[in-house]
Amino acid sequence: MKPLQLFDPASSTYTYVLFDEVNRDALIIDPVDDQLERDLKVLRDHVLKLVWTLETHTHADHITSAGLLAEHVGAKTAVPAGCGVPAAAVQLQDHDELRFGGEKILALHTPGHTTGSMSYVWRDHVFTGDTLLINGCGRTDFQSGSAADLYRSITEVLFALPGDTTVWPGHDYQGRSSSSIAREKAGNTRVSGKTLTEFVEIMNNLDLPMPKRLHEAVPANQLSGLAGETTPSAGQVRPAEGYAGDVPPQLAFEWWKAGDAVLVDVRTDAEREWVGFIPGAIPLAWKQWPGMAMNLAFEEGLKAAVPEGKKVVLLCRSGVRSVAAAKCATTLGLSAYNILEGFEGDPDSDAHRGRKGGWRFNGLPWRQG
Ligand SMILES: N[C@@H](CCC(=O)N[C@@H](CS)C(=O)NCC(=O)O)C(=O)O
Ligand SMILES: [Fe+2]
Repeated sequence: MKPLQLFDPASSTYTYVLFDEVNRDALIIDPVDDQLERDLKVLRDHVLKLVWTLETHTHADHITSAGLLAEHVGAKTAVPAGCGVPAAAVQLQDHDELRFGGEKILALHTPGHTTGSMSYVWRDHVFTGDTLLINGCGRTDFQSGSAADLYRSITEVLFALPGDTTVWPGHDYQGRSSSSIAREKAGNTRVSGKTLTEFVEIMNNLDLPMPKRLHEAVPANQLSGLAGETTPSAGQVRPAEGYAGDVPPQLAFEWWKAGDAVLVDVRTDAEREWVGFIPGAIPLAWKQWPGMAMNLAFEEGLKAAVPEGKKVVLLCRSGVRSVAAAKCATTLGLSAYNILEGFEGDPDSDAHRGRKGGWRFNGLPWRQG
């Protein structure tokens, strides 16, 4: 069985989907934000439940969709411990394993392109990120890169794998898809037959232009790609495809206070308990997996909660799941709005401008206990 290999032409990035053929639990390696819709479709088409998103390193040339995939389909995010992504659910150490269904994948710390970089071994496949590319390797001139570390990672860690292991790189800039450990050992022009000193010399003289999105991508990836995904807007409802529109938190709050709208919180019980809840909001978790036709509990709850003639305003953590929920509510005939910025928005801008977690307003208790 082979992994599914997907390509992002803008950054020449390969994304991989692996899954357990029996129970359909899946894992995605290095997903790209611009390809979110494609990847969700791949999951739906193959009837997969995404349980993990996995990064090979903190990318400098594109932004991950890991955070978005966590929000859309409930995947857990895993990153190499040395990559500076503190909010990821799992910080992988060398030789850690992740399980999906009956399958497992092994993390190998392969520093050099970045200090945190890891490669992942699954069956007789290795996903090398930018540690080992086809007839090449990742550059080492930024993000605490080290040519000497990279040499050791390639020659001592990756080249120690069986020769027939298929190598799946993080990028290819010339349309090649995969290689093998034996082929790279024999013919990788940067590494094969080179001493450490020769390799360092080659790497120090590559003279490559900096990735165009370096300064934007690295900080965004350290937040799993969730920074700035929503834009606050001042008091105006934007019409939206498939639902009534996006409302800024202040307006949603006004509608709710005035009794014009029902406020539905689509976060899970665990999230509300952990982060905080809104007294009086109706809790109705939005959970939808690929392949699941609908979310019946959500639909039934919504019908019961929203009287005729009232709007419904939907809130999640950051304003992503609430869009899907608003579309679903619209199919039930409701006038449904997505609340921009979710629970992180600020419904009481005068009192709390600039404060995070704005749904702590006007002296109302907002956190349980
Ligand atoms: N031109 C590309 C950057 C390409 C690049 O620097 N890629 C990195 C991986 S993030 C690399 O290590 N490339 C190795 C090479 O091109 O030999 C961009 O602007 O995004
Ligand atoms: Fe990279």
